[in-house]
Amino acid sequence: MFINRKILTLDEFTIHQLRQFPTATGELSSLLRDIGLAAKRINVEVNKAGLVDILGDAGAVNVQGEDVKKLDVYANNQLMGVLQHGISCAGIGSEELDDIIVFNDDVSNNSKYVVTFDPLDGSGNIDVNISIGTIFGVYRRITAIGTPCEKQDFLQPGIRQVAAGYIVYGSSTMLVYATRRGVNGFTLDPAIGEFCLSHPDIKCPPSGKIYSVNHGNFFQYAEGVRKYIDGCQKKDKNTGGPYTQRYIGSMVADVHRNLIKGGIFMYPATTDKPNGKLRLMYECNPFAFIIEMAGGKATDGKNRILEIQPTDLHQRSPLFIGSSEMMHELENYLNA
Ligand code: AHM
Repeated sequence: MFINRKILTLDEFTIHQLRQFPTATGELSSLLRDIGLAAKRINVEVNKAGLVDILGDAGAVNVQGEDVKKLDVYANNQLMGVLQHGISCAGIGSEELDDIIVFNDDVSNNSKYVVTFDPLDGSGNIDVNISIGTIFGVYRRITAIGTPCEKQDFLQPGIRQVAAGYIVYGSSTMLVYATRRGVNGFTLDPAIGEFCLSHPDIKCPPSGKIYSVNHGNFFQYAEGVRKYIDGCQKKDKNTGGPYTQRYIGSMVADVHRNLIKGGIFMYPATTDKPNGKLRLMYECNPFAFIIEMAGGKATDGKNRILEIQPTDLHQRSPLFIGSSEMMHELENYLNA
């Protein structure tokens, strides 16, 4: 069998990166490996989602006589489990949980990172076979190593993330993660069960043809946003408009596409949801970090997302994110 040894697996890649830093401890590589393992397990269940009615619905009992968990609960438990058993994570904050979980055992208390995640974003799309995803952010804790982590370790501005990433469970399953050294994408090779480096050094094109927004909320958006959306639909020799509208309603898939192809994704404030819908800690910050490391921009319409000081684990924020030139154009409308 031909094996292409030029393709690095996720583990090989992180170890290569590690070797370039003689003082690195390997904790981040280990943490990414843990998340990769959880992602593979979640992927198996997501791929079986269509069989749920045959094998047993959530809340029912499956053929083995075990309770069938809802997929987002399953995903949450997988991530929590690998991070608790690993050597790199002192505690987690999850969109699924009201409060942080402090692991509080000897190994975890001696770990330097805490992790925030949305275990299964866009889970409303599972039933209709549309891509969904997992989103995560990694922060270096600010409390002393050797002690249990605390809420203040989590309530840090997104700029303090040391890494952030997502997994998109789509036509293929991909893990993309960013550190300050860049953004890299790995596609799951189902034959060997490994994430393989398929998209090295991802850069978000400075401009693109795609705008992504929920048009159903149009009349609830602020005037500047409405005017920008109008502008996206017009012929404009400066911007290359009209743009193409693409919105799946699954942020991971929408932002992933725009990251690769160039584009802008918006979830603005509405009259019903004055702070927007998306969560700062679990959705906005990780994506803002990834997009910025790839050369794009992310704001709440006024402030850089990564500089917002969070006050609540579950706080929401409007989000505008994407290609730098398109973001600049949007800002001209919002500031007019
Ligand atoms: P969820 O946390 O219930 O999964 O909702 C998050 C999702 C995002 O993935 C997506 O961008 C957004 O909700 C879509 O919302 P809407 O249907 O209001 O446009």
